[in-house]
Order: sequence, then structure tokens, then C-alpha cells
Amino acid sequence: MPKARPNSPARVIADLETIIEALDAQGRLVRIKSEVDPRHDLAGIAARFEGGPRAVLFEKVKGHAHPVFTGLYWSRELLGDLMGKPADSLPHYVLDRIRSWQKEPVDPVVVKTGPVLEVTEREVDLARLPIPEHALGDGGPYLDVAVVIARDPETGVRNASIHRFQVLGKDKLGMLIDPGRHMELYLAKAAKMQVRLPITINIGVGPGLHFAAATPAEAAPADTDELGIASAFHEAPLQLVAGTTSKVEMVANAMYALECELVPGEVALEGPFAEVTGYYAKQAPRPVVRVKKIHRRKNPIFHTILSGVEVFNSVGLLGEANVLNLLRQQVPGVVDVYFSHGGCGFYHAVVSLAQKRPGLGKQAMMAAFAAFPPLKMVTVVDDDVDIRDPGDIEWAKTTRLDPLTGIVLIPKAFGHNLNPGFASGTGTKVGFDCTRPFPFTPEHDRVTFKTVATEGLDIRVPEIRPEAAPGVTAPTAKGGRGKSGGGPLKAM
Ligand SMILES: Cc1cc2nc3c(=O)[nH]c(=O)nc-3n(C[C@H](O)[C@H](O)[C@H](O)COP(=O)(O)O)c2cc1C
Ligand SMILES: [Mn+2]
Repeated sequence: MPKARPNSPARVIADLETIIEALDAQGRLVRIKSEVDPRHDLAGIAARFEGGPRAVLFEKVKGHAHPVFTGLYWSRELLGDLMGKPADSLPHYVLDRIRSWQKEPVDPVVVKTGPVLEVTEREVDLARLPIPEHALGDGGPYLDVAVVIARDPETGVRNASIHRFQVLGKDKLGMLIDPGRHMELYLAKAAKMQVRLPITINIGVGPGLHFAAATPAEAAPADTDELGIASAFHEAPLQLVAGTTSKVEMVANAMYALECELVPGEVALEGPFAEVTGYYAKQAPRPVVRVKKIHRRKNPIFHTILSGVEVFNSVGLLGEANVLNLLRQQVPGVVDVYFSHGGCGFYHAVVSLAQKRPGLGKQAMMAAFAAFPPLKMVTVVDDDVDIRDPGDIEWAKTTRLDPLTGIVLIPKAFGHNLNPGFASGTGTKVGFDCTRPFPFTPEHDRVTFKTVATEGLDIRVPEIRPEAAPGVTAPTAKGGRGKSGGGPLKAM
């Protein structure tokens, strides 16, 4: 493994503090200086910046001494800059790191101490953490971007994953474990062995570890220590510190680490929660987590995300990398994959294919569905279509799709239960083969223009002057427009 230089992206992304410093230096950090209520107001303000090129630091959170940070994942441009990669190449880069780990895993190391152990709270009281309550219909405050570390109760193999946790009391959390997660397996084993399941919840880490935890089970099976994927991103072994209440470690430089345990069978009502789908997940009895100890840095920054684009660019990005990997192995000519944001970041895959033989569009469609079970829709286009441009995809659909032969319906298929169409666990999936007939014929050749260098040419581009439009009088244009000053902050 090559050693990362001190200032290299690999080194910077290994610690949330250096990440925030780097964003600040780049002009990519909005600082909210005024005091903000963590209940609804914080998310309401953050939402104004969602998807923009800057993350947000709330410096004064009402009732709390420590700041809250959000927006690390809502822009691929920001993320790409931070990781030293072009935004569109991120799925390829993530795949490259996962493959490097698969070939040559670098296990984490356990070090004596770390910043996360600077302070251990004398009393466990979750109310003392600046945990925001985001959407108006949420059931309460949530830890929504924490990395969970656990050990297989039988084999001791470590697992990393991300789960939402609702604060239910001073030392009590409710946890969502979707079907098929490794935590489901561990909890079932613990129940069988009649033991408690210790976990640690690590808050405030960088994208290397976040992506490691979000790596799907298809790429990181249950018998592998997926924390090693973080080492691959950091180009150095991930540092952990030993647990003080169990054998489960904590992330040495996390902002906060909670040592917890689950008692198999103990459940409490959790939810509702504004989910990545744009809908509320319903309240239901879910596993209870007891918090035994709270450790933190002396000056921690609490990390939260807005459910939406931030999740599209983490779960979705990892999904893209995984689908790209499998498709490339199985279908010749697959160039790229994008999980569109209109498709909740992980329900709609758009595949770019350089056709080599007839029928490969359908092959790519089937392979994509098989590679990532939450997908509800797959659209396959030729490689002259911009898979990140919804207008271009629609162009391929309206001019190249033969609806009679190119639409594939798959009823009663396994899907993601947060998608309302799959609430019962199964639903109908649809594939659109929008590739042009092969071998190519001229009627599907796209119009192209010459690329001309314009640097040496005398070209004058005027400012648009709306006030000069016919019928607009000067005073109305200057002061009379109701919306002046109220434009979206996103454009700032
Ligand atoms: C921000 C974020 C929140 C997530 N929340 C949950 C959750 O509440 N429950 C869940 O089962 N998976 C959740 N996931 C998905 C899992 O963390 C992810 O699929 C992971 O790969 C599962 O790890 P495993 O294969 O080790 O089980 C979330 C992912 C992200 C990025
Ligand atoms: Mn796992």
C-alpha cells in the first residue's frame, strides 16, 4: 500500500476535523453564526443549502456547547474535490478502493488511545448531545449517520454498517435493522446463544469509513472485516481503540463514540422518520439499544445528514460502484452506471452501454437488477447519451425505445420495503431498453457539431437586461418585484 502524504486527500478524509478545515479553506463551508434550534430549525436552514457546493456548520446550537455539521455528502462536486477525484469518476474510484481491499485487505489496528477518549461522560444522558430533530413529522431526534461496529457473536468477525437511531430516553435508542443486514444476522445469533450483543456507535467520521460501512453485503460478505475498506481509502490502517465495556472497538478519531448493547428480543416503538425516499417510514416496534458509556473529543463536532441527496450520494454511490463492477464482469461494453436522483438515488439505475452485439441491452438490464436488489427501474442507453442528464435519457426513451419489445415487466420481485410500491416486500420492477438497434443504421446517428476553439475570436456576450424588455418600466423592474431577496439560498 502506498503511503499517503500528510496533505493528500487520503490523509485529509480520514478525520472529520481536517475535512472541515479543508472545506473552510476552499470556501466550501457555510458558517451559521446565529443560535439555531436543533428541533426543526437546523434542518430547515440546512435544507436551503442542500445539493449546493458547500457544507454547513452550525456554530451555536440552542441548549448545547458543541457545533453541528451537515452537507458532507450532498454534492458530488464537493465530495470529489475533497477526495481529489472528478465528481463523475467517484463510483469508479470507490470501486477501485473496494477491489483493492478485496485483493489485499489492510486490517485496522488497535491503538492505545485516541481523540475520542479525551472525555468520558460521567453520566450517560443522550439529551446532552446536540442531536437534531429534522423533519416536521419525525418521531424525535435521530442519530442518522453513525457508523456501527459489532462482532459476530460466534466468529468474532467485525462488521461495520450505518443505521438510524431514534433517541427514546437518557440511555435508550431505537434502531432500524433492514432485512438482510449483517446486524440482523448477528442479533439472531446472539438470541440463539442467549447473550447480549455489544455494539459501538461512532459519530463524526470521514467518507472513507462511511463508505466502508455502507459497502453492500454483495461486496463485503459477512465473514470479512469491512473496516479494512476504510484503510484502502485512507492509504493507511484505520485506527481503533479498545472498548471499555466489551470487546467491540471504537473509531480512535471519531467525534463521539457510544458503547452500547442490544438485548435480543427487546423492542420499542421507533419512528416515524423522514426517509431517503421522500416519505416517512412508519412507526413500528424495533430493537432497543442501551447506551452504557459516552466518549467524545474535548471539542467535538456533531455530524448529521439530511435524508435525501446525502444518502443518494452515499448508499447510491456504493450501489453504483457495485453494479458497475458486476456489469463489467458480465456484459461486454458496459461503460458507466448512474443511480438517478429522481429515482431516490437507488431505485433507478441508468446504464451506459457501447453495444457489441444485439441483445446486450437486455443482458445489462437483467444483470443490473441482479446486482442490486433495491432497484425498481433500470434504463439502458447507448454511450452517446449522458446518463446524468434526465433530458438526454428522455430523448433516448422517446426516440430509441420500442415500447413493444424494449419494456420488461418483472412482477412480484423482491425489492426495498421503504419504496411504497414494495411495502409488502415484493412489487413490480420495470426495465427500459433504450439502446438503438444493432447493428447500427444511420437513422439513429446523433447530430454532432464541430468543436471549435473560441479563445482567439472576437465574441461579445452582453448582460441580459430584463428592464429593457418591451412593456417593463424602470421603477417596477427595480423595486416592484415581490420576490426580490427571497431567492433560494442554493444559488449562493
Ligand atoms: C446514511 C445512511 C443511513 C442508513 N440507515 C440504515 C438503517 O437505518 N437501517 C439499515 O438497515 N440500513 C441502513 N443503511 C444502509 C446500510 O448501512 C448499508 O446497506 C450497509 O452496507 C449494511 O451493512 P451490512 O452489509 O454489513 O449489513 C443506511 C445507510 C446510510 C448511508
Ligand atoms: Mn457487513
